[in-house]
Amino acid sequence: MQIKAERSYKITQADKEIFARDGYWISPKLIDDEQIVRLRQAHERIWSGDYDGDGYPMNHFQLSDNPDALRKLDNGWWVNDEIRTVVTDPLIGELSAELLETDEIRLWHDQVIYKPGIGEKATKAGNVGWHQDYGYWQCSDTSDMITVWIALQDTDLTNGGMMTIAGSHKWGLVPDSDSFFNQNMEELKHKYSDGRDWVEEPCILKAGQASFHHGLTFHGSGQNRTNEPRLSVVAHVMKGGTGYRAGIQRHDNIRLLGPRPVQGQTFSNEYFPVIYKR
Ligand SMILES: O=C(O)CCC(=O)C(=O)O
Repeated sequence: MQIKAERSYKITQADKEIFARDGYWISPKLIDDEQIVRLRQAHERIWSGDYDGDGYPMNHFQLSDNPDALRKLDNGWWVNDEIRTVVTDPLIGELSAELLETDEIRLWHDQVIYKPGIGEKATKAGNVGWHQDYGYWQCSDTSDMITVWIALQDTDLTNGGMMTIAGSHKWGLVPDSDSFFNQNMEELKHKYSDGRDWVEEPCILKAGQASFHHGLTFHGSGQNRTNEPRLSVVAHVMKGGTGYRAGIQRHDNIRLLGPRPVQGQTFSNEYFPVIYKR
């Protein structure tokens, strides 16, 4: 049965309480099936290097030459119009604004992620290590940021869906938590749990649903044990007025502030589009 996208969905008090308690919230279906088809085609074009416009994405990672490795490209919106439409979707902005209790949301950057299906092969190639997104984003002056992970197929643990650690956004920034590329989940769990309650919760999504997690929420994902790739588009968003915190950590977004960024300069130029304003 076809599930309709809920384009008029409004965040409820219960949604806010779930986000505040667990550090993440699962949306209803936001993206309709036609748009999902277009976004899956956008993936194909991107991975074959067929870009809209004459530019390049910000980064393109393939963790190795291994075909089983995760592929990830940052700022797909620079090179693909379908990706641009979804990561600047005002509905995603509005839901994020409600969860962060703010009036304006801008895009921080996006990711286009492809996790190959490896069936029964013995490899950790597709794993995304437990990490906090703010572990990478310490050049911004608030950790109140949200990652919106949009599923382009039904997604659960069998195809390497994301897991979050419930309540871990309350732990603050944990040292060395920028460990997306460390595929040893057990080692990372041991390192970060450090006597705290480590409760792994799967983000089970139908195609077109999204998970919204806080910048400090630990998350990661395991192998895609199916024979089909797991496709997603991810919008990382911030509150309007988020500024530069100098001298802490390098990030590619800093150079988008210009050659001489200054402490407190807001990430508010055309590289960081407003996606919602109340
Ligand atoms: O796609 C995944 O499994 C992880 C993605 C992720 O860590 C993120 O979007 O912050």
